[in-house]
Amino acid sequence: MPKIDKIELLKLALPMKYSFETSFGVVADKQTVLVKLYSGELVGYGEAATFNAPLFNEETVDTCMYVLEKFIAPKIIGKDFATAEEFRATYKNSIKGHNIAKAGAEFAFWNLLALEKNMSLQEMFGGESAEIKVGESIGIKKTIKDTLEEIEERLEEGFTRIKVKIKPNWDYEILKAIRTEWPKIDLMADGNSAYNLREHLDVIRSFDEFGMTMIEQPLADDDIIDHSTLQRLVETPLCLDESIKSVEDARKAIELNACRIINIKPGRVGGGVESIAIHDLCQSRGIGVWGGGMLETGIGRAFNIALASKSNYIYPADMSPFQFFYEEDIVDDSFEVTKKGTVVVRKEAGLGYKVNESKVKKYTTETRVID
Ligand code: OSB
Ligand code: MG
Repeated sequence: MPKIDKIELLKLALPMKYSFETSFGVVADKQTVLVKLYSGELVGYGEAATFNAPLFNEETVDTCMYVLEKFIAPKIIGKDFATAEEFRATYKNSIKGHNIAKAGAEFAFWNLLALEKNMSLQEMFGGESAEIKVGESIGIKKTIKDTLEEIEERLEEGFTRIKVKIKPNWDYEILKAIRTEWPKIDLMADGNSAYNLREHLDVIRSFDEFGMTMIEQPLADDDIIDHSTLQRLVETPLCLDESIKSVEDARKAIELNACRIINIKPGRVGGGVESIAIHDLCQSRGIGVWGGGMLETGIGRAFNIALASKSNYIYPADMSPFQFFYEEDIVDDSFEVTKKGTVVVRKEAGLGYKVNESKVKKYTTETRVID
């Protein structure tokens, strides 16, 4: 029954040690939004993991701050909710889109609920496995050699799957070089919507020779139909990321055979309730899923890890530890990747990680309080 007494919205600027390049641009200056929900003695944290510019979807850190403050906060402040479903029902249909902002609020509520019930996030989400398999998502590099060197390091560290970002003219050659070096590794490529059927069908078909586990989101986010055409023409399974914003999108994609795998990115779909619905639908249709990421801090990752311990998450998650991008995390006990390429799922009640308030403060550039 946590009643929402106070809401704090924090905008954080996290200096990046290494930038991250995809077909949509370079993330070199990362910001994120934290949502803190206060209820009596309890504080629940959530993260609206987006970027400074609308590169991945239409949201940014500033639209998240704005929508959370002006539209979501007034609907939840002073109210009492028994479940996350009840919590999100206050804004789900009355506020269109803005899924990443919604997820920030909903996850903070899950955290509160877990604290109140003295349960772990894993128990709250119905997760099962004690650890999850993880892979790295490797950005577009200056040279093929740089990419191969990073892959070599990751394989030595134990990562079980390698994902490389591709775009037109940074695709066949890099994939060929990786396959020549490592003919057997679990390999996949993410196009982040940079391709279209009219110009790129031949090059996408040429990827079949690499026997990849999947090609993630080659075509536009609103192109479920073209993905369906493409899936008929290529052997490699397609995986949708940007196209899936809801369980309804997932249903349509599955019915049109537009993909054989789905990446569940909790922010993109508006939070945990929708992520679980997509997981369950995919399970009933024989479609395996995996957990995507948005370069979250340890707070956002906590939710991703707990969700990824559910039984139909059968492919490794994108889960680069903070050191791959940031100087430090804002949780003290950030996760580590084991030699087996796994991350252990925390059993502690609540978030499962210790938020370091002085580090949060150090990186906060803007605060808004609603009470
Ligand atoms: O498309 O999967 C993506 C990061 C930012 C934006 C989009 C994507 C990514 C990743 C995940 O590849 C990297 C991570 O969170 O470790
Ligand atoms: Mg992706």
